[in-house]
Amino acid sequence: MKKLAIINDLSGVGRSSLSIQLPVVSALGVTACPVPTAILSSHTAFTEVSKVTFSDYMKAYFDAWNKNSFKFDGILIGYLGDEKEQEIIEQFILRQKEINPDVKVILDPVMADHGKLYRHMSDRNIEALRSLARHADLICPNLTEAAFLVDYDYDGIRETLDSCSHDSAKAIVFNALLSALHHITNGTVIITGAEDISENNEDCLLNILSESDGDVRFIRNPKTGQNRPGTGDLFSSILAAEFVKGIDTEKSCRLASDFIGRAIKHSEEAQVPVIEGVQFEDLLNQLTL
Ligand code: PXL
Repeated sequence: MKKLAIINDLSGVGRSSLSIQLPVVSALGVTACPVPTAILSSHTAFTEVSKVTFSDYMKAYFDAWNKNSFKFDGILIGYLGDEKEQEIIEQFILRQKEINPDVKVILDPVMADHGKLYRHMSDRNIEALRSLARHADLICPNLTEAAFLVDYDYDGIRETLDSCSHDSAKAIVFNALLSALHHITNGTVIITGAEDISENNEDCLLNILSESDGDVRFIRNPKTGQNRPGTGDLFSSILAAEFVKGIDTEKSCRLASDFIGRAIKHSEEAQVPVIEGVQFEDLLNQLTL
């Protein structure tokens, strides 16, 4: 069975990060090995949050893993507890590349959404994630994170996209952004969950998949409900699990976005408050159908 190290925070309430990624990766038949970056009482959209970072312990954690010669097929990186963790994670990646030159590194540069940085995030976090992107085989920022990574003006991109009614015009906007992103990573780039209106005038979520060979594809799904926290974590964990299994990235992108669409619809039907994320638990078996 393939083995995936998942470097992300443990948040007690709100269905985000490790709480959602461990069951999803297990359901996809990949062994999930967590590395907590921080422990939070809940994700940071709640009003009261208590947070402790794991950066002081992370080096010893990886040292013990390395001394045991633990070998991973993939490393999925999400929310960093603080920017000090970047260098420790980079050392771990380099060591794993010595043990297994084929190890796949997947980075979800968790820091922002809807044009704004999350609470506790600063320019130093952006720089840390930019640096980690250099080691990645695949990065999956949302549109806001993509803009922050390459220092583009999110509002400007959003406005230009909103004024484009045809895919050919949107492709020109995305190509500029993607070309900047390909300067900070050699890997595949997927810009995830961008709000979009299709040429048939339907509300959609758009993923833009850009391979390092220059091939760009638009993958659209109808919008099934309001945006919810944790959908990026769902997306990256499905992509990472399928990536280490050797599944084609476009196929896993479709699996992830279809599943998220269903989970959002299901959460609305079950009247789950938006802040509590997506009710994915009773849909997990559908991931492998
Ligand atoms: O789902 C992204 C995420 C991960 N981890 C923490 C968060 C968020 C988004 O708000 O707060 C702690």
